[in-house]
Amino acid sequence: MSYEEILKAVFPLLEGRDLAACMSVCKQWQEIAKDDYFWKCLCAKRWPSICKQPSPPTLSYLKLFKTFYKRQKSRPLLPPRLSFNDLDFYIDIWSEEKLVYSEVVTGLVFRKGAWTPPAGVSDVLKFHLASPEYNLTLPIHPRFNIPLGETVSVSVLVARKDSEKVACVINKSVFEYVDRSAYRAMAFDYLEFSPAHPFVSGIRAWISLLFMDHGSEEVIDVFGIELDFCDAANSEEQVLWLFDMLDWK
Ligand SMILES: *[C@@H]1O[C@H](CO)[C@@H](O)[C@H](O)[C@H]1NC(C)=O
Ligand SMILES: CC(=O)N[C@H]1CO[C@H](CO)[C@@H](O)[C@@H]1O
Repeated sequence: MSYEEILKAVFPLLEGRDLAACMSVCKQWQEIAKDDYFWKCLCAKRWPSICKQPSPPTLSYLKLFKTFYKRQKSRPLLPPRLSFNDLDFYIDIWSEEKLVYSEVVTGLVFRKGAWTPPAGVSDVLKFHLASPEYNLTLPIHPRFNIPLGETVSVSVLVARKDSEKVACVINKSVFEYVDRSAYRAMAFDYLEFSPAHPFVSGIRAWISLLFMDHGSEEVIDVFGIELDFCDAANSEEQVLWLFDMLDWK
């Protein structure tokens, strides 16, 4: 048997991954291994029905094999079309029906998150704030106190300066979860997405009041706000894409 005949006898016995490796050995091996007949056999092992057609559904069986063999890598996001520079947040907080906080905050300030929390913050909260998860955080000046037991609610509207539109992030949600050991009170709302993204739903925006002890068990001393989207968006780019997909009006 000639050298070439040996290769032609052995190649059909190989698994796709090995045959692919053979293709990178040298020109001659590549020429032989490229034979689409080998790749048709490999594809037919996984999708026998492709043999029902005279030609492959793609350019070649080799291409078909490669397309589905490659492990899906997590694809990098395209650069967001929006920047924090374009955003303003309108944040209002009520205790019972009394307004206790009402500010317009630019995206750049909210994004930064690199402020140092004031003295007296619990270690657990410090640890949380330093976690690698992406966070939008905001210091509150002046700090305000809330008696526990009062109904505290929050609204967040986001406006974009590039198109002069607004979207609702949180529509008067109540801080129902007060976690005294984590020094956070949390409220959420479901995000409303643009009709251009009909299959996206069920993503919650969470807003937390970050607080510290106030000498009394009954009162919390709020010094910061945090906004996050749990696992839905965990980097600045992802958060910006999420905002971009909102139902802007
Ligand atoms: C906000 O909530 C009010 C009252 O629940 C509701 O009528 C209104 O449609 C909501 N707005 C948005 C933008 O979801
Ligand atoms: C308060 C604060 O900014 N906490 C953290 C937010 O996340 C970044 C990293 O993504 C941290 O560096 C911050 O310390």
